[in-house]
Amino acid sequence: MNKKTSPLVSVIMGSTSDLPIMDKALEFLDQMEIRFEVNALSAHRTPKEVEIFANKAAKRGVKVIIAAAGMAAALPGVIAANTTLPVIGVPIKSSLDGMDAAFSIMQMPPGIPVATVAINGALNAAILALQILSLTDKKLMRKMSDYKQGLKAKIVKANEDLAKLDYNYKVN
Ligand code: RP5
Repeated sequence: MNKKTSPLVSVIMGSTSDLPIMDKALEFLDQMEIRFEVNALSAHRTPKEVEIFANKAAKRGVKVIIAAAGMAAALPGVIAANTTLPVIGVPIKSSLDGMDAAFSIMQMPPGIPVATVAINGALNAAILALQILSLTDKKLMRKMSDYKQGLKAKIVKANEDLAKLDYNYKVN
């Protein structure tokens, strides 16, 4: 693969049934103009392919892997076991309120961390990936900083709106 077109972030999901959740991560990466790839792989249904993917990812120029899975979510951990790249895990709520996936992803043995975001926390996974990439890219660092400023603006506006609420005992 041509290095110029190689993805910086690889987004992997256990099934296309995870896509409605993972779409938020893809949207964010797109909006931030981060080259990414998106594929489905399953630790249980395609174990050999997961190993091959994880072994080759760094050589292909990938810097961060986002791996999403539901139920007995082994995918992020198995990927992390086969690469030195940072792996961000997204537990998908598909059974047991997503607790099964959350525990499967976060309870990794010492030596094989998976940075686990909240259940269905796809957007935060993409933001964390951008933060990791921005450590060595000033342009991305600026984008991250602009994004944070945008979050602040939202709360400033919220306080303007709350200030307009009228209650007898509200004193601000
Ligand atoms: C996991 O099992 C997937 O990540 C998905 O969240 C869940 C259900 O998969 P499907 O049966 O919808 O393909 O491996």
